[in-house]
Amino acid sequence: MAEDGYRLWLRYDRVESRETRSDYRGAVEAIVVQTPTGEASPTIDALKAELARGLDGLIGRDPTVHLVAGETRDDLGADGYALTNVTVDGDDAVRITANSDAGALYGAFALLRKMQLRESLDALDEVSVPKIDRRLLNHWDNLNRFVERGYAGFSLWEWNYLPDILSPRYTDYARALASVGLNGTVVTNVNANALVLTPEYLTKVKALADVFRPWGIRIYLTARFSAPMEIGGLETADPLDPAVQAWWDAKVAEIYEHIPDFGGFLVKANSEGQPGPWEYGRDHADGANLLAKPLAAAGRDGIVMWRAFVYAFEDTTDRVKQAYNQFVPLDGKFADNVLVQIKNGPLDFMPREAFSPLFGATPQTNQMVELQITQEYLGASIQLAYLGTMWEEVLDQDTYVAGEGSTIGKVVDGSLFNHPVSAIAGVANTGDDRNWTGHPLAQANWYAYGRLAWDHELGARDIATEWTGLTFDADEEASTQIVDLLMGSRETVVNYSMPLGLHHIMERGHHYGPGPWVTGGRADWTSPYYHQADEVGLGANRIASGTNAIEQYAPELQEQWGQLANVPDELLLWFHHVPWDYEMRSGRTLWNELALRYQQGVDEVRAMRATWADLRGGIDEERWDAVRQRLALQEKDAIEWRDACLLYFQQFSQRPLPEGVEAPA
Ligand code: GCW
Repeated sequence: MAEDGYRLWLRYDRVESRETRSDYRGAVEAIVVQTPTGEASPTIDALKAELARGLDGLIGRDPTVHLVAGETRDDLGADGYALTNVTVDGDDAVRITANSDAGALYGAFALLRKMQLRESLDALDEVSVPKIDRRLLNHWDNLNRFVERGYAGFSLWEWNYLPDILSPRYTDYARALASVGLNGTVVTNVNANALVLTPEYLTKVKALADVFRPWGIRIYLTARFSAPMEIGGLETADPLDPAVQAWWDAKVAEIYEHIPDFGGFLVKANSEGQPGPWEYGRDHADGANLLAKPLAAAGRDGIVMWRAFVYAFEDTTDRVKQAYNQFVPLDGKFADNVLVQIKNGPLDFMPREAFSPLFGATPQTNQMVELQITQEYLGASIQLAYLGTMWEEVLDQDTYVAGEGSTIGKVVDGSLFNHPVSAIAGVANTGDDRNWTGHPLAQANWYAYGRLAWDHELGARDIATEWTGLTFDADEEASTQIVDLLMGSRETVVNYSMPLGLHHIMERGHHYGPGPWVTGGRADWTSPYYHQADEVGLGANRIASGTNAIEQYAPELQEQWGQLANVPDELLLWFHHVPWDYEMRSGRTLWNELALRYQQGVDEVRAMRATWADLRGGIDEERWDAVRQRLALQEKDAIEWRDACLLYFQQFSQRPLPEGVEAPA
């Protein structure tokens, strides 16, 4: 069979070393699964099926699984697991202990992962508990199967065939999610279509939910705020109108009839043309609470994820300040089962931005983070950008809102302010391409997101190493080369596209290539609005003499980022308008530094190509060649970014390119 990448990180190829194989066979003569009930269930069946598939592949063994009942363990929470060695009738066995069937399933995947990575199963003593309750993918998938910002084919959901025909791929999708501990999926786009809430579509959604459920995956939907008008025949969608509340109450009840474990709604309101409560003079809390009420009715534990990606072009305030201004005054007004879903940056998934100052700024409101797995601004599925490093940077970022150590990870996992519910979302990079993600190495981003959703303190390099071990049959040297390549790749994209804190200078529309010149239309969608190039210098002035966006951050950060002398190079032009001749830490002028960063980006892509050429034979030819071709195109793209941006900015700087920077072709 071709190595088309379909199996993702769940490959289960035979362990080649005879010794290891027999060690493994000895260690798993039997597998004991201990849960409080010890009873069978569809999830336990899924667990058994996965162990059977995995062990058959890895060691040619059909496992004997013993289900036993045991006490609830406080240290394992709802979804955690423990792996230990035990003996059963004198035989060595591995025991998976959990408080829920889903926890046991995660334990089974962890056991298989160890064997895939050839780790020893002797003296097993592992406890792993997720820090965040709801670990979700967000699909920007439309009902016509077009995926907004999707670069890996059409949507996985075959709405026209559902509910009658179920693609086997739905199960493999659910396995992939469960294998990294993800437990929910929003299957529809935030730019929502109310049709998905009609009876016809709800039977289709139910069919998907039924496939996902055994794998511990709950389904969520996007709710179009004007649905009561569009599909309900009401004349208003005013959240305070009793008829509107009654409509949503009935709709939610109908959904629960189809899907008893429905997870809840994700809503984009009053942003980029989406309808919302503002039309009726109401605020976001009124809107969110309208939906939250029926989701919290007896016997239900649904949530509302209300997006903070709200900005209005009529508002002339610096766009990066708007969400904070909107949401901070609403703190305390949201129902307990509402979470405000915040993109990591206050602008829009740039290759690098300062974090959103909204994190931690509303202590009485549940907050979750939205990360983007699909590479909208980082080269789609053509360029290589491992995002584990970016997310590590985000999740470890200190907000200082409750003193030092108030990281975004702790805001999001609910521990900083003791929130009742926690969640995390990643905008999926999946589609119906054979290999799911277009770029073979973009699978690493899906994997890394899942692992970080489970434990935001995991390291990006460890995750990359794990993923590489699971995904390729490479020896140690080749694996290290792949991991190094992944680790540097995001910074490389930053260097050749938006270095030194530049942002939003991509071409409008597709967001793929350079467009620092893009003007016209709405100010908030034009590039000069963000880079502010003029004969004096470059960069957005967000300190007191400018838009003062800096004031939305804690004093510690104002000190670090608000002062030219302190701000790290990476965020320089995000916060400051800097003269072309400003002397950088390197001793170079801003202009020379900028030009050299663009050149560095190009050079790094060339180095990646050389590394990859070297890897030939170290992994299968098919995936090797697919990556080789993409890296070649990435070099062309990087050159285009460099040349376009430098030629454009040079009109303002009026300075020559420094030595070491290639002249534009
Ligand atoms: O990044 C922008 C994208 C839109 C997207 C929007 C959002 C789903 O360009 O395609 O719409 O953000 O996050 O709502």
